[in-house]
Amino acid sequence: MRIEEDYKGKGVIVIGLARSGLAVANLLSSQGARVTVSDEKNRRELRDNIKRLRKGVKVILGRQDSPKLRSLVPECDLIVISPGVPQENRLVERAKEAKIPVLSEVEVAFNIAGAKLGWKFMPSPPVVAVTGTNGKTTTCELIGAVLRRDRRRNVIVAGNIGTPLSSVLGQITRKTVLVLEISSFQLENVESFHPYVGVILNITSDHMDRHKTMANYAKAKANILKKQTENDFCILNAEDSRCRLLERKAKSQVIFFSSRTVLRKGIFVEGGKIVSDFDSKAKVHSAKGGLSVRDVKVPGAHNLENVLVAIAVGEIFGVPTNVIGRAIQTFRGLEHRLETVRQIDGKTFVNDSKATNVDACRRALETFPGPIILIMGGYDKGAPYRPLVSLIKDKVTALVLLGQAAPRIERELIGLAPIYRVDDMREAVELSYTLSQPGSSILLSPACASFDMYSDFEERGKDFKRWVREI
Ligand code: UMA
Repeated sequence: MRIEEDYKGKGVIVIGLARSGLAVANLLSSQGARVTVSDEKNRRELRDNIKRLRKGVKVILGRQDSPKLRSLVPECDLIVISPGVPQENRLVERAKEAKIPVLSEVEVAFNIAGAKLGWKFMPSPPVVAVTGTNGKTTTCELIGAVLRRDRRRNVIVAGNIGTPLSSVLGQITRKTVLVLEISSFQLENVESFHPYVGVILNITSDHMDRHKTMANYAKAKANILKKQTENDFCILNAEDSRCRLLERKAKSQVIFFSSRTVLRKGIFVEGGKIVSDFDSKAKVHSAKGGLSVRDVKVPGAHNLENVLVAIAVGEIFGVPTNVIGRAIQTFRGLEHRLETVRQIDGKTFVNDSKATNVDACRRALETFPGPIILIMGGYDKGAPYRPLVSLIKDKVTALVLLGQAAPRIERELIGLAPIYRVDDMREAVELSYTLSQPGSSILLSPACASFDMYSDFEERGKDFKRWVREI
């Protein structure tokens, strides 16, 4: 556990005053720290969050490269950054020059939770942490559903899912298992973060605007395993070459999963049955033959993989197979993730607004047989669209493009299917409906972030659903 677990009297600058910054600033202030929050937005934009700060927390708004603000850095004990704050932020750079520790919100919350619940006296903290380019949220919800069914523990699902860890510490008891969705951003500045079960679902190109190289991105993801010991578990995707490479780095017991290959050890599918076969010395019971792929109600091979991970976590925690089975059978998926919105004249509208990167769009295209009208585009994150070429050739009868990324997508995918440019979601939905035929899927799977037109993917998905309902 870090020495800074005692924050009393410490001077801390928190960067960012959205969900994470607000929660961690209040948490640190409740621990007796002297907290200053800096955000580059103005008072009007942050009015609500400023009101929700504890008394005594100072707020400095505006440019973070101002000499006045930068001069405060060497005098503080710690800088805490929100996930959306890059390493190139001038305050972060100044802190590094002045050798002031820079920690992520998750790291600070983890340390405070550990101090409160005496995690250092346990072999491992009761934390399941899930990272990966795609599938994190669904997998966390699945794991939450499996562990909750058991009723012996109090399960809290938090993190990148939208609820900062710092905001749930008041609800944690000794019976709590924390299931945390953890992004690569949150893993950039961790030191003591130590999950009992660490999951890496997949590592494919995303967030290149922030991490610059795949090596940096994969390195951040691997931080989830950094503090694990032989008492812990690490669940890795056997089909993902970057995940497979991490086996050598892991000090914990590695469990591979695969929906496509029969593995020697791990959790996989054989003849339609889900088979889990882990190392017996870890006292994990085997559920050989217990569950079948027919029990999985969420569509797509990738969702089957998410289910395999949830079963593995359930087994690690000793949840009986029939209880795991009931949780899996009743899980129907989440909003904005391959969500069937409506069927009209044999045409199915699917909202996959959460597909904010190319690999998520690829998975969506793999899930439906075609013909598909694909609505793509949004804020470009710098990854190539070419990996979609063969799926688009095989299944897509029209590409409807919107947003800032549209010109680049058109350049990379030209000639594969007719391309139509539209100005907004209403036009995208109406045009797609006109272009489709009975049996078509009209799929919003943008392969891009939403920030050019919307505040987040949820707002984009809701806008899509609104215009679908208007038809
Ligand atoms: N800011 C600065 N200086 C900077 C950059 C940002 O002051 O250099 C300020 C902004 O003005 C803004 C605040 O920082 O006011 C934004 O911070 P934030 O982006 O971290 O916002 P939060 O609301 O705290 O949301 C974060 C995660 N956001 C990101 O990772 C970008 C949320 O994940 C997460 O749900 C939340 O913490 C709770 O843990 C969102 C996300 O898009 C859903 N995540 C990415 C993904 O899933 O692909 C990683």
